[in-house]
Amino acid sequence: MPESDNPEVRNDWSKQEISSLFELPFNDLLFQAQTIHRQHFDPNQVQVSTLLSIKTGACPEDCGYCSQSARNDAELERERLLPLDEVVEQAQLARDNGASRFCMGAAWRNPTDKNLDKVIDMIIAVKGLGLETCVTLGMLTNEQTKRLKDAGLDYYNHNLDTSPEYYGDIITTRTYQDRLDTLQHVREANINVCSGGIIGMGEKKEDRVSLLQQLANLPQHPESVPINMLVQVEGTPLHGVEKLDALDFIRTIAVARIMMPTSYVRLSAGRTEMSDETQALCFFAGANSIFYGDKLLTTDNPDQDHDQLLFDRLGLKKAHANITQETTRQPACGCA
Ligand code: SAM
Ligand code: DTB
Ligand code: SF4
Repeated sequence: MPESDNPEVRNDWSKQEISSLFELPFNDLLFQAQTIHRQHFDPNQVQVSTLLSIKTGACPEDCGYCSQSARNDAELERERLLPLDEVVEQAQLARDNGASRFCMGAAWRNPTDKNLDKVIDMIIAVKGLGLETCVTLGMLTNEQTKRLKDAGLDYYNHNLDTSPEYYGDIITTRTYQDRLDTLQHVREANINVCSGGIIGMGEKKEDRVSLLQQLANLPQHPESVPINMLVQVEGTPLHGVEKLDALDFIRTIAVARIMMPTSYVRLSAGRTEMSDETQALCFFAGANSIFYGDKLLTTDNPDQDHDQLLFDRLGLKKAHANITQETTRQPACGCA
């Protein structure tokens, strides 16, 4: 059923309603989230994506959480845009390890048209391997978004990160509206939207309410909603902020699941700091997607053997790729 015909899919959430969900007794909240989850998804299936940083560091933006900002003092080996064959090799490895989607991230404020040509070759080649494709490249113009769609891109990741109220404390080099504008271009180009945020950046409970309100009250819910727990990176302004209570993270997943019942909710960054039991509760709360592979973009992720064992212990299965658009185009190198 299209989202617009489904009365359970709402875009008019009030802050009061969302706060009431957060304030439910934990068991009531998780029961409600799991009940809704089962109405729309196989509760034992998890979508897995593998990430690759295709261009690392030296980003002109000043995001307070990010190791890749040129304004932060994080120790990081900078890399120029990776060559196509290296990207294809990593994508092949991800596919062989069971990932259904390959997400390529670049530390840009926005891509230049020349860089976009190269990313388009990567998308075509990765898609040729039978993987779904996702890229996260910063802000896009309408024209650039259309070019990505023509290349066959399945998902574009662009996070709102936090509430509009807290945004200026975290990032000053772009506005919330800039983020919303790019999301609108992506939606209008008919590319699946991947958008979520980060929890544990010293935000208030009201900021979590407000972030989820922004995401769920978009004209159409993002198909994929990554909920990241801040990975504290030394040398970034947010290093040393008070650590999050794991139960608050699980609550955020549950509320996201209830508000966006047909979206994939991704248990994203921060899993190396979480116990297996916390992750199990995230899955129970309605998370049905993870990043799989030893590395996120620049920081560590649990190793694949550990994740496979956790899946086995929980009886979880990896979902297969669901390619939304076939493309007959060939990458410039002809290596697909
Ligand atoms: N430069 C592009 C952008 O900002 O959209 C794409 C890459 S950026 C690294 C992608 C997302 O990673 C950010 O929007 C943020 O939500 C997440 N992220 C970055 N650093 C993080 C950290 N230390 N902990 C958790 N999430 C992080
Ligand atoms: C998302 O929401 N989280 C991913 C992906 N989308 C691009 C990135 C997490 C980055 C964590 C910090 C790092 O590895 O640099
Ligand atoms: Fe740059 Fe993206 Fe990191 Fe912000 S989150 S500094 S835009 S790479």
